[in-house]
Formats: sequence, structure tokens, C-alpha cells
Amino acid sequence: MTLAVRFHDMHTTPAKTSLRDEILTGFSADQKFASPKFFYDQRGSELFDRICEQPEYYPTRTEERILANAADDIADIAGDEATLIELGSGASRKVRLLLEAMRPSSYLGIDISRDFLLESTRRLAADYPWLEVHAACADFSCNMALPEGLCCERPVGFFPGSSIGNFDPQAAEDFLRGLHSLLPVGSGLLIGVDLIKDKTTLEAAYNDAAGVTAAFNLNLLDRLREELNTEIDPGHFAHRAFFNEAQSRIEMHLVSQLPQVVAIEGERFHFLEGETIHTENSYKYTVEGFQALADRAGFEAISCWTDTQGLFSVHYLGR
Ligand code: AVI
Repeated sequence: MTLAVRFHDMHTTPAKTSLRDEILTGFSADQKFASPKFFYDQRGSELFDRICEQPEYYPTRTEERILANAADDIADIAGDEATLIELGSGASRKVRLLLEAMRPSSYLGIDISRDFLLESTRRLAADYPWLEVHAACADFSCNMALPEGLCCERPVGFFPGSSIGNFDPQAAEDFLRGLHSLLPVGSGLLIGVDLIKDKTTLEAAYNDAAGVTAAFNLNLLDRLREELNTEIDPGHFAHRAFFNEAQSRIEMHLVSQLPQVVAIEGERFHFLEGETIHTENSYKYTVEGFQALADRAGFEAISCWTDTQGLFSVHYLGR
């Protein structure tokens, strides 16, 4: 299918993160850790899509419901002729809930995965022939500029999914400050943020009965076996996810089921039985707590929508 997607080469080649170096550093720490960005190989991305469909994983469907209900209000705030800029656009699924109401003059999808980006923006262009569709392959978490030639009179950033929750609060504030300097005065930022709630609901969301989140977590070890010189055995580890109330975050770990020594790229790592690799944090906020963080980064809280149960929030911030 050849459709008019304007592709922008950002010249900011996504930072090549070395799996090897980062894993060796993380496994050498007192509390062993691995960055959650390493979850997302092909299989990890597929597993994440399946997590979003699990009955216990409320964030995706709740955010979609909020966006669908608030689309007209969001359109009113954004105004006519907006340029919608989706950060980490992936399958560009949630933005579809906004397009008819907002009728932006253009859409820019930014994603690190070039092929995925091209495929999903082409589909978007086919389904919304009136929309000018742009695609930029870039790591938006690094400092980047908006592509030249993009009409950016009324940009509205879109960062759904509570991906902001995977940064620790200081990094989240720094990231928002970076967006604040990227976006011109008068812009908006529409951002999805998961809310603090009872421990049972939170822990169920990261321990689904079908075991998809467990498979997602353990897939990290399969990835290490495929891409590094190691015979680490995923069968010797188990998934654990729990809510750390003091830090207001879900923590995911891989728990060693026995004392073992694992060699990776010639380095040996000792595990006690029960010792863990910390693989992800997913911070949860109150509406006010997130607004305060956004304020420290320079944004003004303009509006916020939640579902009736107060599970999830979508914020419209002004620059
Ligand atoms: C991508 N991110 C917002 C998800 C979350 O809920 O923190 C990743 C995830 N990890 C386990 N389940 C979902």
C-alpha cells in the first residue's frame, strides 16, 4: 500500500543501548536489576499487547473509555487545526478515539521502531484520508527537535498508557521538562496516568490469572539467551509483582528459585535462593500529585478526566 505518509529522518538515531553492557552493570549491583526497555523485543511487544487485553489489566480499557467520553471536551480545549503529536505511537490505536472529534490538521507519530511506525501510520492515513500524516523515527526520551516542514501552530502532545509511570518521579519530571522545551508556547499535552488504588486491584493487574504478565517478565531471560552469550535458565526464575505502598509503585522482579551461578558473556553472577532481579517499576499517582509534578516541570493543569471508579486519569496540560 503506498499512501501519503511524510517520513521525517530525525538524524537523531535512536540511542543504541547496549543490552550487553546494561545487563552486566545491572546484574553486578547489590540489588540486581534490568531496564524495562529490554522487555520489548518482538515477542515482548506481542505479550504486552496481550497484557492489555487481560481482564485484570484495567489501565488500557479504562483509558480508552475516558478518551472516548472526553473526546469532545479535548477537542474544545485543543481548538481547530491542531497538530497531534503522539510520543511512542506504536500501533496508533488510542489516537483513533480522538481523531473524529478533534479533526486535527495533521498527525505526527514518533516511535523508535521504524517498521512498526511506518506500518501503523500508513494504516492511519488509509483510514483517515483527510488527515495529513507524518512519521518520525526517533527516541523521544532523548532531546529531539520537531521535524522541519511540519506545520506546528497548535501542537498537542499525546502520551497515553501511563508510560510516564515507568520513569521514577524525578526522571518523569525531567522528561516533562524536556517536552516543555520541545513544545512551543500555547501547546498542550494530553497524558494518561494510572492512579493509586487498593492493593488488591493493583496487584491483580500485574499478576493476571492467564500468566501473560509472568510470561512477559520471564521473556526478558529468553531474550538474554538469544542475544547474549548465556545459558541462564528461565525455568530457574519466577515472576513476582507487588505494590510497594511507601514508594507508590508496582515492582516487578524475577525471583531465583534456587542458589545458582549464571554466566553471562563470561562474567559469573551468584544468586541466593529467593534473590531477585528488579525488572520494572510502575508508579501510581493521585490526580493532585501528578499535577504538582507537571507544575514543577513548567506545565499548567488545564483539565483532568477520570473514570467513575477513579482507576485512571487523563490530563490536559498547557504549555
Ligand atoms: C507500559 N507500561 C505503562 C506498563 C505498566 O503498566 O507499567 C508495562 C507493564 N508491565 C507489566 N504490565 C504492564
